[in-house]
Parts: sequence; structure tokens; C-alpha cells
Amino acid sequence: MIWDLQEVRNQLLRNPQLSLDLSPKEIPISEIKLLNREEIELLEEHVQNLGDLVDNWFNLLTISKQTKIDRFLLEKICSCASILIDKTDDAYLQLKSTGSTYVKIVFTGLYATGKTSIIRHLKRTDPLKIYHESVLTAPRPTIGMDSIRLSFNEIPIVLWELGGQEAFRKSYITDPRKYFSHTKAIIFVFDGKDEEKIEESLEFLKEFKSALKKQEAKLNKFGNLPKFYFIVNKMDEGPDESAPFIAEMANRISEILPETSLVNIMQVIYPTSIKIGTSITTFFGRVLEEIIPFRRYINEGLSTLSLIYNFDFSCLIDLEVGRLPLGWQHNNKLEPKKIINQLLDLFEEGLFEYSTFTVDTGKQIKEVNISRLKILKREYVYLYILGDEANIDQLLMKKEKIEELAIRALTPQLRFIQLAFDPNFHKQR
Ligand SMILES: Nc1nc2c(ncn2[C@@H]2O[C@H](COP(=O)(O)OP(=O)(O)O)[C@@H](O)[C@H]2O)c(=O)[nH]1
Ligand SMILES: [Mg+2]
Repeated sequence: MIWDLQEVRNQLLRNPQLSLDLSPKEIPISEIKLLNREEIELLEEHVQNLGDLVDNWFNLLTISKQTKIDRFLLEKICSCASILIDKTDDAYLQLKSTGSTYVKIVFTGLYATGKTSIIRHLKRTDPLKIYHESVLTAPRPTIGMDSIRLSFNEIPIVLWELGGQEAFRKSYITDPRKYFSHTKAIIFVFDGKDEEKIEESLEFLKEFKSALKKQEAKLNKFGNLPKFYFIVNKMDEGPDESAPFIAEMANRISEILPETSLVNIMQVIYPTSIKIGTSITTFFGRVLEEIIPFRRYINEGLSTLSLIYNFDFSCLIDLEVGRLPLGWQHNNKLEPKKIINQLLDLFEEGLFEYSTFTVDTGKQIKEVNISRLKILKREYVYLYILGDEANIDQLLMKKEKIEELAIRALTPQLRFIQLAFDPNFHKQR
């Protein structure tokens, strides 16, 4: 039997429930259509089946060097196989099964709650531009609907903003399918500074929910309703100050969505402020993390490096879209979120041109090493904190070596994600 991986994958994309006679893990190397006899023989010296191949894909570089099999082809096979194997972790499949090759996220809420400002903040591509200039000029009210595209680590994302004026709101409620089909996440924005508007917003949420509910069967055709998130914007005093207010808002929202527990609402409600840009980035990072499971792959690459060099913490940040942390790895003594938030704050001030920072890790002040890496034509920042046992003098001399290795370790991971989302996958050989 010859397995056409692409065909199997395509079938799975069309029908995620499809059951295969054989676990994709066990498909023998010898039965992969993309490989010729010689390639199969060479590969079989290292791996037997797709499971082996995917488990060892980090070593592909070596394998491809030794065997002269095209590295890109091997990565392609692995990327495909991994999606098959990950059938249960099916966010990729869901994404593809919607028939669209981009991730659609819809922002909604009343007028002047800050939707346009938030989207502009995310869209910023110039990492050097300080947010005050680019964001704080007040946008015009959005008429009807607006959409922008951005690419997050080559994964195309489209953000829709639905204008908040009453007349527009009516149209989503009458025909939600037109606006919300193929949507991965709906982000509902409140203006935390305007009490009257909060009441009106909650009313809108109520209508909105019942409209979606009525259309649920149709929206749910592909088995995935959009996930709801709530932003309470204009919390300019910062997340700590706003915590009691957020808890109160969570309570109010859970009254409208009684099927969702308060605990769950607390996980999807976030205070943001365009004056504290990091809160928006952090929030958006979490949303993406939930709807696209890319972090696992990045973390794999980061862990490899950490093991070699005994890092206590490391993190990869995408410089081109909102400075999102793509992944991080840490030892249990440290609080990664706390470190990352401090780093993002420092970035906000444009300080990432330096080569080290100090941060408070929750227990002690630590030095963070910063490297800018160019990987697959995109700019990233790679940060790491050396472990106590690391031989610091030796490591400092090795900074270039670490960077070189980081690029090597992270390139396949980043390419892997790109390939999985590549609509032209099957055209390439
Ligand atoms: N203080 C404060 N003002 C904000 C914030 N976000 C947006 N604004 C202001 O609120 C107004 C409405 O913003 P806009 O983005 O157009 O809201 P939209 O109608 O929901 O798209 C503008 O004057 C923004 O400058 C924020 O976090 N804090
Ligand atoms: Mg707007």
C-alpha cells in the first residue's frame, strides 16, 4: 500500500472525524508516496515509520546531510505527518476545515470602546516606533466594517472590526452568519471608563448572544464555534488596579452567559489600555496561543538550547507583529509571565537595542541576554537567562555561538509552522 500523505491529510481536513485503518504514526517509511526507492532505503537506516520520523525530526538536518535527501522534502513530510499524528490536537485541522487558509478574529463592542486603537496597536510593524506617535492619535469612528490583514509568523490572520454604532449592531444581530462564519475568536470590547456604556454593552452582549445561539447550527457546521474573549479597555492604571473591577465585570458577563462558569470567564476577560501597550500584546498572544497551537513547536526548539547551555529561562519574540512572545521555556523556580511582562515593558520603551537587561524574576534580580535573530527573513528577539550552574565567563564568550545555534534550532520549528499553513503545500513537488 502506498500512502499519499497529502491525500490523507486533505481527506482529514475535509472530514476531521475520518478514521484511518492505521495510526499515521505507524505508516512505514517505505510506503510514503513522496519518496523514491533510494531515498527510502537511505532513510530506513535511521527511522522505520512516520512516528519515528516526526519524533526525530529535529535530527533531520543530520539525516539529510548524511543521506543527501532533500531537506526541504523531509521537512515537508514531517510537517504533514505531524498534522496527521496530531489529529486529536486538531486546531490545525479545524483551521483548515473551515475552508479558509487564514485565521479570522472579529472585534466587536459598542462605539468608541477602543477597537480601532487596539487593532492599530497590533498592526504596528515598526518595532522602533514608540506607541504614543502611532496609536494615540484618535482614530475616526469605524463606519460599518473594517478589516485588516496581518501575518503572524507567516500565519495569515485577518482582524475584522465591526463598527459599534447602533445601526450596524442591528445588522450583525439580524444576520450573524454573514459576519461570524469561519471565525476563530470573537473579541468583545468594553469601555471600562464609561459606566453608562457598560450597561448598554451588556445589553448588546445579551442580544448578540441570543442571535448567535439561533444561528448556532449553521455557524457550527464545521464543529467549531468561535471562542469568546472580553476586553475591558481604557484600564490605564494597569492590571493590578483594575483587578477588582475586572472581577465585577466577569460576574456581570457570567450572568449573561450562565452556561460558562465564572472561573472560565475569568480566563477570557482581560484589562487593556492603549497607554500600556503590553497588556494588548499579552492579551493577543494568549488568544493566538489558544486558537493556533504553535507554541509547543517553538518551545521544543527553545528547550533543546536550554539543555545544552543550562539556561534558567529563554524566550522567542516576534518583532514584526506586536512583539508577541512565540514561546518560552523556564525552570520551575522562575515566573515566566512576570519576566515576559517586564521585558515587553522595556521593549515598549525601545530598549531592546541593548544586549542585556536586568529583570526581577520573582526571587532575585537576573540578567537577561538579548539577541536579535533573523530567521527565514523575519526578525526575532531571542532572550535567555543563564542558570546558576552555568559557567558564565565561558558562556559570555560564546554569545555568537549561542546565536548561531539558536538560529539552527529554531529555523526548522518556524518553517514547520509555516509549512503547516502553506496553502500551496501539495504543489511543491
Ligand atoms: N484613555 C484611553 N483612551 C482610549 C483607549 N483606547 C482608545 N481610547 C480612545 O477612545 C476613543 C475611541 O477609540 P476607537 O479606537 O476609535 O474606538 P472604536 O470605536 O471602538 O474603534 C479614541 O479617542 C481613543 O483614543 C485607552 O486604552 N485608554
Ligand atoms: Mg473603530
